[in-house]
Amino acid sequence: MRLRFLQSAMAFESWPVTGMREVALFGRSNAGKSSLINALAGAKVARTSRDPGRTRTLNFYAGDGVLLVDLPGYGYAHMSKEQQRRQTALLERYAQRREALCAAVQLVDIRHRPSELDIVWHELLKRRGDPLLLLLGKADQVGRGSWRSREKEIVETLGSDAPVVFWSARTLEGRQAIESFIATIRQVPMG
Ligand SMILES: Nc1nc2c(ncn2[C@@H]2O[C@H](COP(=O)(O)OP(=O)(O)OP(=O)(O)O)[C@@H](O)[C@H]2O)c(=O)[nH]1
Ligand SMILES: [Mg+2]
Repeated sequence: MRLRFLQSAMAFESWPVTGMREVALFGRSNAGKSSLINALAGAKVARTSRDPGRTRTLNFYAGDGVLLVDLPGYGYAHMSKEQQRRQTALLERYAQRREALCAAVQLVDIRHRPSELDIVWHELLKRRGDPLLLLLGKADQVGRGSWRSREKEIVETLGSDAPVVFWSARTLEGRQAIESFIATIRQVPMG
């Protein structure tokens, strides 16, 4: 899909007002959120890193009539307590207050049992009541034969009833399903 970087923002006052609906990417640090943006764009529009904690701001991308928002990861331990507190506050504020937010994608690493924070965020996103897509990312890192058992463990641990998509930024497995999900958001009423 066509994606154009719109802006980065931290403070509430600087979040863009566009009238467009938003789909935001939630997931722990290093899960592959920014890589997903690049994969969908088919170009390097977002900064990624092997080290967790790369994305520190809300990053807004415009594409096909919706905004995609690349968020900082939750649960990044290697920053000061004060920074952690601020990052969490920013994420919570965005998730709870952002009126344009109409759908969420939660990205978890297919290789690992979801963390305590994955569970907490899953519940928070579920409570919002908006469409929620669960991505089992880095699917290229485990054999296809174990995808179903990984799915079962992750879905049970999260207590999730969200639709699941296997995703890889390397092979682009799952891209169509993600783009379809995003396309449906244009039809969701806002607010
Ligand atoms: N094998 C594999 N590696 C991936 C995939 N997606 C992302 N990665 C790698 O995972 C690392 C982290 O990717 P990012 O996209 O920066 O992760 P992020 O979720 O944006 O991380 P923060 O900005 O810290 O929250 C990078 O080294 C990526 O190359 C994938 O589908 N498969
Ligand atoms: Mg990132």
